[in-house]
Amino acid sequence: MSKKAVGVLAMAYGTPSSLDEVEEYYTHIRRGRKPSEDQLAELVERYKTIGGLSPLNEITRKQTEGLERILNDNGGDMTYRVYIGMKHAKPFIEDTVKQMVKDGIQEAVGFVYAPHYSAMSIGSYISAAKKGAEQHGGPEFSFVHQWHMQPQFLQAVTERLRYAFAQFPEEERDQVRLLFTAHSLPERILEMNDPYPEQLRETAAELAKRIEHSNWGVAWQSAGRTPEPWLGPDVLDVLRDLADQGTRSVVICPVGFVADHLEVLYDIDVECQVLAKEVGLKVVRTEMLNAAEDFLQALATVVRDHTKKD
Ligand code: FEC
Repeated sequence: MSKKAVGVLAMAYGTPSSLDEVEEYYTHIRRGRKPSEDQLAELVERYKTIGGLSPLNEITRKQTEGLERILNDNGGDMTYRVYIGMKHAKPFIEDTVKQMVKDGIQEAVGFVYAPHYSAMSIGSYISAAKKGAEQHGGPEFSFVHQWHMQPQFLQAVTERLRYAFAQFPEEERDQVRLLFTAHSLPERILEMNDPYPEQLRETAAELAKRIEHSNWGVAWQSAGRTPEPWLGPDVLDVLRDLADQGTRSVVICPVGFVADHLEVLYDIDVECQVLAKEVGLKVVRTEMLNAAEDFLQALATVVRDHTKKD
């Protein structure tokens, strides 16, 4: 009997492949509105500060190759073919769906490389995939909406947390403030009863429990440069307040993200660290999961659990 072929659409944010592409990328993020010259120059500067470009596309590629390998090593009567579809860069989600149809994929699982669901984040990836499927006549999708409480994922982050805490002398660890962060979103998601803030808190509470650390909180990072209010408190304000209140040591766990990219390498490693130095805080960030085997095993479980068995 031939094996059943299952498509997997692995959706990621995407990043420009060269500095020349930053304007097009930024315009896409802003849904077709070009950024001003100043906004563009400021973003280019951020990429230059982290070494010229973001490693995100390369990490997405490695994650996706690793995931396909793991799924097929232990695929049973299924063969998995994993495709990358990006939200803001090539290959765009809709174009990847077209390719899946061309390759004869009839059934597919779609998931996003981000653990928490918001209609404004995961919801928009799913809408793009559905639009692609409508335009190109298939495949039949089953979407993963969130995987923020997946046990192997939680275990992988727990290990990174233990490693981060090990950077502080044992007798000081109880005093270390642990901050879990995720990308901020416009506050209006609260009126939509969006589960995003609650899911972040759920992940955070479970991780804090696993490492038996009660001195923790949640903060938001990377809020957009728009006039409307965004979810707070912002991590920079939290760091300032902590320093004012006499805290000396902080671990930041950007658990809303899974890779080293601009929002981690700049917003945490540059912006937060510059502020930390100014206000006299020692800030240690947990390592990102990237293409680590333990994390990819977690994602493989997420995908397998979503694959139709019949
Ligand atoms: O490394 C890289 O080059 C890409 C890093 C990157 C990731 C990322 C993840 C998320 N975003 C989310 C929401 C928004 C909303 C806006 C917005 C704007 C930007 C800009 C850049 C950018 N985002 Fe992003 N985001 C990344 C990069 N993001 C660059 C534009 C300049 C700026 O504001 O900094 C506001 C759009 C608007 O102006 O209307 C909203 C969410 C995530 C986490 C989930 C996910 O990964 O999809 C939510 C990585």
